[in-house]
Amino acid sequence: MFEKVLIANRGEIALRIHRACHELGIQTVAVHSTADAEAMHVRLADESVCIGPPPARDSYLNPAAILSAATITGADAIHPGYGFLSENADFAAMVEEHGFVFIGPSPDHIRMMGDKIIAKQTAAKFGIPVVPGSDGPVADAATGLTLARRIGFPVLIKATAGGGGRGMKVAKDETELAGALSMAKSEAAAAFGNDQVYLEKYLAHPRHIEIQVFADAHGNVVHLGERDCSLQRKHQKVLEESPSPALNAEQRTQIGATVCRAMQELGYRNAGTVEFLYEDGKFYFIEMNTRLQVEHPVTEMVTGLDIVREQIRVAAGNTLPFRQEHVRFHGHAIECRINAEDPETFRPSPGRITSYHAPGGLGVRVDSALYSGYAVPPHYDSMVAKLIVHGTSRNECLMRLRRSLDEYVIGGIETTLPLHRRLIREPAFIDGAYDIHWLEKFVGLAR
Ligand code: MV4
Repeated sequence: MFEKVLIANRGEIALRIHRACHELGIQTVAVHSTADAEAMHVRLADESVCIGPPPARDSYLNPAAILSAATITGADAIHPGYGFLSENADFAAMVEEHGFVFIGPSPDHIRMMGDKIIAKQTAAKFGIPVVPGSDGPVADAATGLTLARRIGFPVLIKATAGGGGRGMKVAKDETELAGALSMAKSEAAAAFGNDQVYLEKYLAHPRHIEIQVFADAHGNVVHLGERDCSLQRKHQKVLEESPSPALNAEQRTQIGATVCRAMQELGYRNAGTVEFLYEDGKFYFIEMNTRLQVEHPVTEMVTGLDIVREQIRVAAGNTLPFRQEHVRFHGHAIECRINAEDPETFRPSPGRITSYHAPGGLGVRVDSALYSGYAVPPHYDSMVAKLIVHGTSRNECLMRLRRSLDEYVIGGIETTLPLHRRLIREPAFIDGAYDIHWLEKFVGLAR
């Protein structure tokens, strides 16, 4: 097992990784920008290294600074968390070239899934259902039009280098296709330095359901069920739950087995998430995330497994200590992402925390690096806490979540706690009757 792990991240996820390391008897190294000198992840780590000024590109996104920190502290491995360098294949390769273990998938798998066309072609090749569309890049407006007529309007143009919703354009009929194509191309060129685009049938009212997979380096693959992440605003997830209110056990077993078979043939290792759109009872692959995800605790609460611990064990060469038949799904879990934002306008609200009281009790988990007196810096993502609640049923989970949200005090800054308190009392949410567009209508109406 590793003796020392460098955590190349900040905030709650750095803390989450630190906790898994300490339970395994592993020492931790925190890295931080000058803006994060007082951060909880720095305070709890065994050692810390300042790696640069506040802008992420000069600190948390600087591979040379992070590799130097790993070298001078004598770390064995680097955990990238999520965001920042976590899906940068070149960084993963550099980590390995410098003699450290990258706690995650191989650089080749990260690179493959970073190219959305190759990801989709690979998924299809290994039997995962995909959205009908172009088999590869769309060469020009004429071939785009022929294809769109064949699959039927509306269609969606997506950037090969995109993902997470950036650089997409809908064409609802023939008259809009050429314009959507050229707009998507120029936006992709500007945003990603790559103007390649592909075309898909546009699904109007899907849910966003993702499957958590986990593999060791010895060919053992399991799935840990799904998360329903349909409640989002501007491609930022707001609340996630498992199981999905839309799925039954048979559907879960079936899509899980399909994904596991594909991951095994692909030789994938470590944690991964296969993202689907789900509409009218059918799954359509859209992307794969080759990292630990923000919402992983929802899966941990229903399976009882520690995903970060297993990531570390598997990266050290250990065999997965359980098989698919040992994975059991218990009850229901919901995660609320709490952001330092105005709950009406969503304007960021950094600043000093003047009072802090986190909820507790049975089935309640808070992943946060906040403390009373801490100043939330303005330079990074506004998510400051995740409240994750478990219950034996969805209804029990909701009861606990309601009282936990009412108990949570974060003073001195604006947070999205009031939004969550309203959301979970809404009949459509209570019924689980929502799709990817529902929340935007809900918050739009409320203003
Ligand atoms: C789609 C789609 C409808 N049809 N693809 C947005 C993020 C990126 N990962 C894929 N996205 C979408 N792809 C087809 N063929 C609708 C979306 C989409 C979406 C997907 C998941 C979660 C939230 C979303 C919000 C708007 C659009």
